[in-house]
Amino acid sequence: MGPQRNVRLSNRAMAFVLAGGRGSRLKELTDRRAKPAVYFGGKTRIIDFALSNALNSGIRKMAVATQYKAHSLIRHCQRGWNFFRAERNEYLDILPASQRVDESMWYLGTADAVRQNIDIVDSYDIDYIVVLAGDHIYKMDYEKMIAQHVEAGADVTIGCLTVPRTEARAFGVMHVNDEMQVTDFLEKPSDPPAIPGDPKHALASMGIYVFDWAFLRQLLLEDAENRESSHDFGHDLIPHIVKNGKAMAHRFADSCVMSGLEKAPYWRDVGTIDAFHAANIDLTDFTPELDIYDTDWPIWTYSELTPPAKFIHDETDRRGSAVSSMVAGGCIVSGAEIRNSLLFTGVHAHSYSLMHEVVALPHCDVGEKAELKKCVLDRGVRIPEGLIVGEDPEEDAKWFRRTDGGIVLITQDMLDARAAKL
Ligand code: ADQ
Ligand code: ADP
Repeated sequence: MGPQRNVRLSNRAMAFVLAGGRGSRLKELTDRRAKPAVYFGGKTRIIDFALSNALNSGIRKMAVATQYKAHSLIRHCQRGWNFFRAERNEYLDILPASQRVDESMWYLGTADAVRQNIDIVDSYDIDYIVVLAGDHIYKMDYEKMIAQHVEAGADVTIGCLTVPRTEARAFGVMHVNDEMQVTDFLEKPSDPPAIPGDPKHALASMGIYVFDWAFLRQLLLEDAENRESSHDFGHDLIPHIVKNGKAMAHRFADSCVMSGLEKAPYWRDVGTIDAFHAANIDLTDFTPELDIYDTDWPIWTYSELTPPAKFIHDETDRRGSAVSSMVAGGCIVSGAEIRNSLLFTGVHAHSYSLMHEVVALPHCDVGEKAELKKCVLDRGVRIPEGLIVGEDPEEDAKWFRRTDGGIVLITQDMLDARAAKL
């Protein structure tokens, strides 16, 4: 027998991040950027969570498949995820659709996004591929999932979590036996089956998978020939393996990373304006459900170089403060009152303005005496002086996008259209 390779499994694995989907339920927030490129948490973007998980798990080879409105995402990865060194056998490749095998061909489905890049994955010389979605917020050690996969000798290992049955229609839903082998898998069923003995919950796929690369490679080539396939993991490949091979489920709770502050495993699909607003504002809580200050599991990102946040006190009405809020670098809060809000880099709030439960993306400018409640401000919006939002639902809905949950999304296009009509 030759010498044994004695390395962590993550050293023999790559992360393939699917970042091509639009995320249409985020409405105008994804008009110009793909969902994985949407800002989250004051400094980071959604995709930073999957990439940071991979990095913190010890994975040093990554690929990001992009498709829809990829520019902002590609720029972010180039600026923030550029410390990989080929000399150390580290890689991060950005793989835009339609520039690979055939210039006219977009990725037909999630499996096709991997299939079109088989040559690149081959060149990484890895044994395992961890397929990830680039659009969820969670902290997870993939090394543990790969270890379970190898130990079980599975064809695929699927990350899973328990969700309320009423929400399970958006997921792949599975049944497992006592050994956690998946016995049934239904992609986005209209009437999701419950967990036996737990009628209120279903076992849902997180859309993340570990495969032996040799196995997946062969399966992708076969799938490409199948005219009936939509070339999608959830619709085609996973159900096929469940039926004909060995698909195992890996519980998120077994490998989620929690700090001392967190009370329960945290996983969010911030796929709607309401969910996006709630998850961001939650970070300003006394004990948030997600701890992004955990230095043991840092979320890496590209961060603009900025001066510190500045607060200017206005002697006349004692404003000029932010409480129960998070304020990123480069912000100037000048005679403004900020409560339970999250200000990203470079937001400027002027005198007598007020923000309550506002998520302001980078470089917004909030004019004098503007009063904003329960809003999401898109990057760079210029809120005119005296604008009041959050008091009169009808008026808000006339100009902006107001959700059923009462959150108002404001973009510069909406402000320009309003200014043109007034
Ligand atoms: P969805 O998230 O609905 O379900 P999908 O829309 O295919 O599945 O998106 C999965 C990931 O792939 C996303 O990150 C998306 O951005 C990306 N993506 C979509 N189309 C792509 C393409 N053509 N090229 C590149 N990337 C693309 C999946 C599973 C379910 C599971 C949920 C969990 O199919 O079984 O329950 O994820 O959220
Ligand atoms: P407002 O009139 O609404 O209070 P301004 O834009 O006039 O807002 O800025 C008020 C204060 O903010 C300035 O006096 C200054 O202290 C600070 N400030 C504004 N721009 C900068 C900057 N580029 N660098 C540092 N401080 C700044």
